[in-house]
Amino acid sequence: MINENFMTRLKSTDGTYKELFRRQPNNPILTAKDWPYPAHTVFNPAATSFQGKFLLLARVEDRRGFSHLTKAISENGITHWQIDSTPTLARNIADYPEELWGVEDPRITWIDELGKWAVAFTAYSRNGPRVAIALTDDFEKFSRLGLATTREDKDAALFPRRINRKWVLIHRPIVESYVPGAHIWLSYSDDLIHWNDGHVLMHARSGGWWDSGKIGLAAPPLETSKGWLLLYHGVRQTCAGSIYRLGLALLDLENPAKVLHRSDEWIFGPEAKYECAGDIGNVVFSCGWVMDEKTGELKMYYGGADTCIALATANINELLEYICSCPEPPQGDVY
Ligand code: BMA
Repeated sequence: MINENFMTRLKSTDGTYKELFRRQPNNPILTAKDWPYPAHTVFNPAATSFQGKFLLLARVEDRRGFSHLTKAISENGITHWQIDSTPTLARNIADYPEELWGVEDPRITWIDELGKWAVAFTAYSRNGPRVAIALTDDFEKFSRLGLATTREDKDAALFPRRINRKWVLIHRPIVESYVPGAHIWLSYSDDLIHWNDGHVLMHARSGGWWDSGKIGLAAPPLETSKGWLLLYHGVRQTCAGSIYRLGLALLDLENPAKVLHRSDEWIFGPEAKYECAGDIGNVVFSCGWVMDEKTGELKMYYGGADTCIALATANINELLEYICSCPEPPQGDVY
């Protein structure tokens, strides 16, 4: 339904847009220059807390154009990163030929039931991107579970617990559908290996919308008292190229297939120099956030212009207040 009085839900007292996520003043917090070995770009890191510290699993691109993943650990999540001196998770084409052109864009989920982290990442195969999952309990050794789906697919993460006895995967397959575009899907599994076909969770919007044509998960779903908080990216094609921005949604806790609210505005977009210029300008692309349970501060890590790693922080209560004020998506979520 169109609300003709719509102005914005993000109005601050001085009449400008209220920023829910505030950029870290010393952004970008990590660049290829910080890397202990030659790297072309470092971006799109997964994030989690690990042994009381902040752990990032960064995508590192070399000068062939192939990516691998390398971890960086810091006490405060901002500075003094200890970066592995060699790739932490590199392609293994002997055993996993689908990793031919590298591994990209990881998302990390702590799975209490397994006592392990699940890393969902993009395996860049000859047939395009595929979703692969690996488990680890130390970020040194990874046991790959193989491909989760067989079609072109990316932007995946596991929910941290079974819901209604099933594991749930959120992902973005490219499927011929009655609604053109690339949409966010859910699939279900009993064993983390065999996933069903699943169904669309949220459609990309169309026309002039900021998230028209293509959407995908950003950071993994965050369990809150109000529901699963979802950060997702939306892409708008313009005559000057694509713009990657971030929005929010809220899913029902016990039935994540139900979208309770979806932001009609983007809440974070490329503005700073390191987001607007780089290998691919006008891109903010997040694969992870870490919540401080005591303060409610959420650290959102993201890639700037496919070139560097940056940080922005938000307060969880402000995010929830905002998303709960957003409309419930229309029936069928088709725009
Ligand atoms: C997406 C992914 C991301 C990248 C983004 C912008 O399709 O490949 O890794 O950050 O495009 O280039």
